[in-house]
Amino acid sequence: MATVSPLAKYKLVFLGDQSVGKTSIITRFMYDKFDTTYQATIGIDFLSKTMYLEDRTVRLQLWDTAGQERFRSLIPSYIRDSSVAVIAYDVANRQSFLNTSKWIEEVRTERGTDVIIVLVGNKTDLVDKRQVSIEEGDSKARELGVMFIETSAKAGFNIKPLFRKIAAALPGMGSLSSTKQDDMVDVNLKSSGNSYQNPDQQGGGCAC
Ligand SMILES: Nc1nc2c(ncn2[C@@H]2O[C@H](COP(=O)(O)OP(=O)(O)OP(=O)(O)O)[C@@H](O)[C@H]2O)c(=O)[nH]1
Ligand SMILES: [Mg+2]
Repeated sequence: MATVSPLAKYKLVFLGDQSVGKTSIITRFMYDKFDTTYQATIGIDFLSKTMYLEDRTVRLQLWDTAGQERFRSLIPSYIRDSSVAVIAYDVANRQSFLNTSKWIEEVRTERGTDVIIVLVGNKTDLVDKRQVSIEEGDSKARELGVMFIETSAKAGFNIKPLFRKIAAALPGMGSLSSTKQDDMVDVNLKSSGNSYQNPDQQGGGCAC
């Protein structure tokens, strides 16, 4: 008789200044959609997505934090609880890049080295407004010993690779990097339209 192994769950917390595109990255990944209207995240939003991998299935629990200053006190407990921290900045906003140092420091304070940190330079489609080069992003990531990728939630650039990179780095996921696209299964998402949901009410497939 076939045995059913328990679903491995991983918590990811999305951090970074206001308006850098944290929610947009998640929305692109979950629904392959993008909205140009800015709707600031209030408090913390939760979404979850099941990724069907070559030899196992993992559940990613995504905690989307608010960049607005007034919600900062909520964040440390989510950092403490997460095995992955995605720290985003806007490549067209140098201050948001400089501030990633504080975010990384905060994650290190809470989690030490027991955490996967990914630095994400978002909005690469804003070519004429770019203030932070890919080299600067890459060298900061190297200096601080974190992973690095540039994305555009708007253009849908590098969003799947970002999550694939994370999945490959998850503990016990050594074979994941060889996962082929054809091995993935798509599952339809059922959403109530409210992004703050019970962790077990929302799920989806990942074709990445
Ligand atoms: N051009 C461009 N605009 C983007 C991109 N990603 C997000 N935006 C826009 O930037 C604004 C902020 O995006 P959000 O995803 O709400 O940013 P956030 O980091 O979640 O902001 P907070 O919830 O306030 O912390 C919105 O108007 C988005 O449409 C991108 O890749 N390119
Ligand atoms: Mg947001």
